[in-house]
Amino acid sequence: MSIRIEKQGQAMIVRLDNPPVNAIGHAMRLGLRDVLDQLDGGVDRVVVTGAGSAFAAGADAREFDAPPAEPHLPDVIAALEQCPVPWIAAINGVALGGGAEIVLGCGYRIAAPGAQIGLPEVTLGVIPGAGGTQRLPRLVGMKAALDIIPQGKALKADEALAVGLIDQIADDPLQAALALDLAIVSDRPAVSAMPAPGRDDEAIAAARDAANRKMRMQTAPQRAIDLVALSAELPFDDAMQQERAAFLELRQLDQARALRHAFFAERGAKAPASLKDVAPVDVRSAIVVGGGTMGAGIAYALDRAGIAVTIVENDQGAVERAGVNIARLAEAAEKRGLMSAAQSAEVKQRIAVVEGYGALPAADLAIEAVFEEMAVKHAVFSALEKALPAHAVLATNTSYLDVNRIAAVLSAPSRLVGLHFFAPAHIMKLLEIVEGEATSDVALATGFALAKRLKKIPVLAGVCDGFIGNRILTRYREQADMLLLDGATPWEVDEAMAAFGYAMGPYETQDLSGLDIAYANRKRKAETRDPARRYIAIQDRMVEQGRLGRKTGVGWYRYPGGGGKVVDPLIEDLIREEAHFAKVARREFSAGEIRERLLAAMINEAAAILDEGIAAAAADIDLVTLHGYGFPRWRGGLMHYADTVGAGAIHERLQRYRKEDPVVWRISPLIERLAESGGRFADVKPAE
Ligand code: 3H9
Repeated sequence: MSIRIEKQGQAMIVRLDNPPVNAIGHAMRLGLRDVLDQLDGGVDRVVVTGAGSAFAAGADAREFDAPPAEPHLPDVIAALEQCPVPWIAAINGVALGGGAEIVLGCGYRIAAPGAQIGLPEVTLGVIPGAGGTQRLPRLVGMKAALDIIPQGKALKADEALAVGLIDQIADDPLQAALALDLAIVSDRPAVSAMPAPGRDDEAIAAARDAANRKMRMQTAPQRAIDLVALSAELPFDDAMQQERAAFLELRQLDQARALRHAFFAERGAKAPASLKDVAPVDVRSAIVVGGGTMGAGIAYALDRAGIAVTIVENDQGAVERAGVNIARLAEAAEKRGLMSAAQSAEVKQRIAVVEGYGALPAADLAIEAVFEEMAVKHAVFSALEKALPAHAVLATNTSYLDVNRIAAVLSAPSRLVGLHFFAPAHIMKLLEIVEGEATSDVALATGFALAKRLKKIPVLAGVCDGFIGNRILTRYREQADMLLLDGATPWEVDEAMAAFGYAMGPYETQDLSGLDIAYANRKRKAETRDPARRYIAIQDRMVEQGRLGRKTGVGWYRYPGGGGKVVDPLIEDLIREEAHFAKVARREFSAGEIRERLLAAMINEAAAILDEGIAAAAADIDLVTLHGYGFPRWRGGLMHYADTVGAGAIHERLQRYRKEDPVVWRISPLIERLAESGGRFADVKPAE
C-alpha cells in the first residue's frame, strides 16, 4: 500500500512508506484515499510522516511516461485539506515536490531541524502539479513563492520557518504533532481558503530574469511563474485547473523527458554489477603526484572527503607552487563562505607537499597528475610501485595517453586504473574510470568507491585515445575548425551552439581553458596523424602568435582590460589566409547547418564509442557530455538528443556530408544498423 497506519490514542499516524525516499506513486495515493474514506469519529487528528529518513521525495517520476491513474494527487490533497479531522504534517526529512504539496494541504506543519521542504519540479521539466503553485503563494506571499518554485529550490527547516512555510521546528516532529493543542489548528483556515496573495510585478520580473539567466531556454520555469502570478488573479479552483493542465502538458514534452532521463541516468551511475562482490581498497590516505592546477584540485577534493593527502613534487620550486595552489583553493572556499578562516588554515596545514618519493606515507591510493608524456608517467609509476605498499591502487589522470602502455611499466599492471578528473577537479562532477586490459576488479571497484566518496558521477570507459569525452570533443573541435575554413566565423559557430543550449560555444570555451594544451597534444600526435584527414592549422598559428585565450588577453576573441569578449577582425583575416592556402572556396553557413554538422560529428563519434564498447551504454555518454562538456541538461545528453532526432535522420545527414569527405564523415556502423532497424541508441546493449 506504500503507507503504514497506526493508532495512538485518538491520533492516527500515517507513515508514507515507499523506500528508499517515499516517492508518491499510485499505490501511495490509493492508500491515502483509503485512510480518508475510513476515518471515523474516534480519530481526533491524522499525523502524516515519512518512514525512514525522508518525508516524501515527490511524485514518483517513473510514472510520468504512463497515462495518469486515479486518484490524482491534487484530488487526494484537496480531500485531506477538506477533511473534518485535521491533518498535521510531521516532516521528519526531505519533503519535496508532491511531498511538500501534501505538507501544504495539512492544517499544521512541524519539521525536524534537518528537514528540507522544496518544490524542485522545474528541475524535472514540470511545474508543481498538486497545488504548489497556488497554495505556496497564499501561505508565504508571492515574492517568497517566486524565490522557490521557478528555481526549484528547497528550504532548510529554519528558512522554511522564517518565511512561514512551516509552523514549528521540533527535534521529534511526530511527538510534537501528537502533543499539539488542536485548538490551534481548528482556528485557522485551510491554505486554499486563505486570501489570494497580492500581485507583485517586481518579483515577477525578477523571477523571469533569473529564470532566463539560470534556466535559459527552458519552458517549465516560465510556466511556473505564470501560474504563481495567476494565484493573485483567479479563484483557487480555477487556477488549480490551469495548474493541472500545465503539469500534464509539460511532463510529456521533450524537455521533461530529457530532464527525467538525466535524473535517472545520474542515479544509475554506479559500479557495474560484475563488481557487486568485490571489496574496494579502504582509502584512508592518498598520494597525489603533481601539484599543478589539476593535482591540487584532486588533492583538495580528497582532503574534503576526509582522506589524508600528500602531494609529491620534483623540486623545491614545484613544492612551493603546489602549496600556493592549495592555499588558493582553500582561500577561495573561505571567500565563498564554504569554510571558516580556521578551517581554511587547517586545509593548508593538513595537505602535505613533499619533494621526491623518499619518505611517502604507506598510502592506499596514488593518483598521478603530471605532464602528459609517456616517459614522465613511466618514471612516476616506477617510483610509486617502489614507494607504496602492495595493496595500494595506482591511478593515472591522463586524458589522452594509452593506459595499457602506462601500466606496462609496473610489475603488477593490474594495480593501475585510469581516474580521469575534469578541471576544476574539486568542482566538476564527472569522473571517467578507465579500465585497462590488466586493471583488477579491486582497482576498478576502488575507483567507483572513491567517486562515491567524492560525490562524483562515475562513468566506466575503455582504453582509446581520449576515452569517451575527449574523443568526442576532438571531433567537435575538428568539425568546428572545418566550418571556419569553409566559410563560418568563430562567433557564428559560438552563437549557433549557444542557441542550441550550451552556455558557450567551442571557441569561447577554448579561450577560457587556454589553447596551449590542445596545441601540445597536436604536436605530440603529429607523427601518427592520418594524412588522409584534413588538417587545419589555424589554431597552431594562433598559439605561435601568443594568442592563448583569456590568459593572454587574446585568443579567438580579444578581452580588452581582462573584461568581456570582443570580436577580432584579425582572426577572420587569419582564417581567410588559411582557406586561401588550402584552396578552399568559402561559403556561408546558416546557424542551423552549423549546429547540424557539429552535432552529427559528435554523434557519429559517440556511436563508434558505444559500438566499440568504450562506453557501456548510451546513458553513460549522456552523463559524460552533461557533466564534463556542458551539453544542455534539458536535452538529456548527446545520445538522448540523438534518439530524439532519430538514427534514420542522422544517417541521412551523414550520407550527405560523406560525399564531401569520406574520411572525416566515415559513418559509424552502429548508426547504419540503427537507421535500418529503426532502433534507439538508448537500447544498445553493452558490447561483449
Ligand atoms: C512532483 O512531485 C510532481 C508533483 O508536483 C505533481 C504530481 C501530480 N521519483 O537521489 P537518490 C529514487 S515531481 C522516482 O540516490 P539521495 C532514485 O531514482 C518530483 N524515484 O537519494 C533512487 O533510485 P535507485 C519532484 C525517485 O538520498 C532512489 O530514489 N521531486 C524520486 O541522494 C534514491 O535517490 C524531486 O524532484 C522520484 N521523485 O537523494 C525530488 N526521487 O535507488 C527528486 C528519488 O533505484 N529526488 N527517487 O537508484 C531527489 O532530489 C533526491 O532523490 C532526494 C534523495 C533528495 C530525495
